[in-house]
Amino acid sequence: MMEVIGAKESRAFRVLWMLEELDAKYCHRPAKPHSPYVLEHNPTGKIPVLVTDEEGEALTESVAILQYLADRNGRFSFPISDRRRAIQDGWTHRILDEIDACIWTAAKHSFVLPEDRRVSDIKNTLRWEFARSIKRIAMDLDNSTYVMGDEMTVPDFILGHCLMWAKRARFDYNEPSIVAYFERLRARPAFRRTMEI
Ligand SMILES: N[C@@H](CCC(=O)N[C@@H](CS)C(=O)NCC(=O)O)C(=O)O
Repeated sequence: MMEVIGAKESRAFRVLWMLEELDAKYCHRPAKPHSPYVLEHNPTGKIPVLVTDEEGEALTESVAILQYLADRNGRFSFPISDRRRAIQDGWTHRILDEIDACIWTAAKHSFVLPEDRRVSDIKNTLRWEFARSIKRIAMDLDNSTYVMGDEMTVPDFILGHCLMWAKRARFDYNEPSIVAYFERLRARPAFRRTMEI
């Protein structure tokens, strides 16, 4: 059986959510970054990690894991031969560059980096950058159900998780199309089940 390593309050949420959407059988080990169990499977100490039911090393990097699960199940992704896959991948990278990176950098300068390496003032710039990116994404999303239109795909898992993370980190947004988009994702039964893990 597959095993997801990492607490649901981390980027492991994305992986747990997709597994819930896929109705997959898995077990969950909410181990902390750099704990002996995580280091056993990922020498960088980072979470999430997915131990698959196949031979070979465990999978790391939340986006690589999401795309692997999507491709393997033929869901939540356009196939690689389809031009729309490049557009989908464009969204994935855009969300990582413009949204995930802002919130993660703020987290690093709040509690991850050694204290003498933290630059507190950077958070004001990151909040400004986040707000600017969210405005552009809101315009591009407009009234679409998901970033790729009617089909929910990998980048929706990343953006949905980041919007939840942003609220916790007090990165505010109130663009109506983004608020409605997040409410749609949050209302999904698999999202709710993941919240209850
Ligand atoms: N790009 C990686 C980032 C993984 C990551 O940094 N995870 C955090 C928890 S959400 C962590 O393990 N941090 C510990 C560290 O940075 O050493 C991914 O998407 O999986």
